[in-house]
Amino acid sequence: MSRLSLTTTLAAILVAVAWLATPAMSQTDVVVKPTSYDFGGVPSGSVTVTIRNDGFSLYEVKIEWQKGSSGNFTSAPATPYWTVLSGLLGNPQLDVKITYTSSGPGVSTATLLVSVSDLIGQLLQVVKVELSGGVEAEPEDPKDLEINIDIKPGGNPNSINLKSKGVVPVAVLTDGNFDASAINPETVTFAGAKPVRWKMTDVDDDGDQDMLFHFNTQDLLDLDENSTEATLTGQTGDGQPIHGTDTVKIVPGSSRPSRAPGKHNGVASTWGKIKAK
Ligand SMILES: [Ca+2]
Ligand SMILES: [Ca+2]
Ligand SMILES: [Ca+2]
Repeated sequence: MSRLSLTTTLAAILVAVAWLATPAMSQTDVVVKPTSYDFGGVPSGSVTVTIRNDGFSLYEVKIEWQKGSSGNFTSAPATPYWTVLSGLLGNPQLDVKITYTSSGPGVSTATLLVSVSDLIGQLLQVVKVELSGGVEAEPEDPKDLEINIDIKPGGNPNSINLKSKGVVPVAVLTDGNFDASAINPETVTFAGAKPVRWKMTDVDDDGDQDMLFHFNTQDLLDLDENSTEATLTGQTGDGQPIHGTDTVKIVPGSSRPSRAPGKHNGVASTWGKIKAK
């Protein structure tokens, strides 16, 4: 036996083995449409899957949900369901109405199996109808974290004279729930004002580092003579929103004078500072 004919013989044997190992699954005249459908981001909807015998043979068709679980999908007729399709006998087609109902945020999927057999029960063909519906759940907004602030640390009441050309110190205090060093100072706003400077320091002398901000009194545009409290808002370095509120006592009669914005006085080098715009 020549090398060529040996190779050819081995190849023929391999093909024969492969053929024997494959389940006998021949094509039929049965056509399934559509074989996939996405209901998209709607609360409910329906689609008709048509199973049609385009030939003259008799086929038994069975529909069922894969692994028995349809989730948000139902069918009419209900599964499992068998019928015989025959062009000659006048019933070539089965229409299956699939209804999708959302159960909330998130994507649902299901697979309807369409099995086609001959009349002695030999399975000829399996078609999968892949169904999906729903929208991806929106990531929840990070919860706004309440933090502890102290306006005019060490002083009480927190008197503010809106006529003052000076600054108001506001401390964000570190405690068991919050580490003040996590704040991104550039995101901080207090009563409508951006800080003119800040630094880490142990404001309340309890051994941990707090963040001390200074705001120009003239920038506190959210305050007026009737204000009784003021709020600091901002974010941590990784985007967690924060807010803290403390009381204020506005000096009576201290209505706001007009001003030229943007001028700040001498700043120590240890202070952080918003960059000049
Ligand atoms: Ca205070
Ligand atoms: Ca502390
Ligand atoms: Ca402290």
